[in-house]
Amino acid sequence: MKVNLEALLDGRERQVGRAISIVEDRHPDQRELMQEIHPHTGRAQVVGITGSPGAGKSSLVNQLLKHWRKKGEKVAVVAVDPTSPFSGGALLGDRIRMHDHDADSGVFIRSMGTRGSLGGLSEACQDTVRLLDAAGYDRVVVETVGVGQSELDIMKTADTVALVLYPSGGDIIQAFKAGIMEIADLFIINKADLPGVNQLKAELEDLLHISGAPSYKTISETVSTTGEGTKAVIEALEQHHEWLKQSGEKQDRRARQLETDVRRRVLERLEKEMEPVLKEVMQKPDTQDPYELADRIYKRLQERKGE
Ligand SMILES: Nc1nc2c(ncn2[C@@H]2O[C@H](COP(=O)(O)OP(=O)(O)OP(=O)(O)O)[C@@H](O)[C@H]2O)c(=O)[nH]1
Ligand SMILES: [Mg+2]
Repeated sequence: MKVNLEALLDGRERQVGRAISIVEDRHPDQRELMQEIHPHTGRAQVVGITGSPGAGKSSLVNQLLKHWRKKGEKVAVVAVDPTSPFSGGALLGDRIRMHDHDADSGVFIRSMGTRGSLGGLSEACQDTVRLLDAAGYDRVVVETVGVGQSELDIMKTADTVALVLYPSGGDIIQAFKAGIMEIADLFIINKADLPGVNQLKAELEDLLHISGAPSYKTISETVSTTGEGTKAVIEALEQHHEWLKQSGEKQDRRARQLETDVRRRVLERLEKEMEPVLKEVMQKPDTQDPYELADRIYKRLQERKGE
């Protein structure tokens, strides 16, 4: 295998980068690699950060990085953009203003676009997060832009989800419709230096109330250009992680992720098996009855198994 496992588990950046490329390319070594690192996962806090374009996600991540690095924690950031065809490091200068951390070996930053989407962007992202967890990063931040379905899938693989909003109107309803409100744990009103903060907060509280959200959800206000309010977010993240661990919810969430992952893999294989049989039966069907045709396909698949 191209990856030196020991160096990977030791968090050496070159090996971490290589391992991520294996996952993105769906290289034949992927399976063995993921099996080998599996016993070393489960320690990191995986923080998903999402919100509409320009909400200030990257600025916030930058502030969080500063805090965590001061405490000596190792942090990895995966910036996922489902609209970008690029992966790797090229876009980072644009997407995340984090040049301050360039020379810092306790920080690993990677961008991920649709190049990693051969097997689905959220799958590539999930395996990447597992690699970073195994490589010893204490916090793994996944930043996604927008509030569409692929972002939602990506966020579901995080332990703690933060939704970044800002006073401009509109995006809160969009988030509500997209289902991100339901899975978000932390609501961060960024750009709190701009007018309209109280109104947004009131709207948010109303919506949380309507959806019958449990009380552990928190709302914070930040100005990510200056760093104001970051401490409260750090604390909220910390508290949420503690709650996750103590309530057993962290294990439950990971178990649900595992089931989703396994289900997808089994379905992929079943679909592959079904494909030729379906083609055969559908070539010149002597009936238009879908029930009958589905029955025939199912029977043939079972006969094949019996052979
Ligand atoms: N006034 C004000 N501007 C902010 C604040 N936080 C970020 N900005 C500005 O908002 C713009 C977008 O910030 P980013 O951090 O790039 O936002 P983003 O959500 O990561 O953007 P995308 O990744 O492109 O979706 C930048 O010009 C920031 O300087 C804030 O708290 N107040
Ligand atoms: Mg950004």
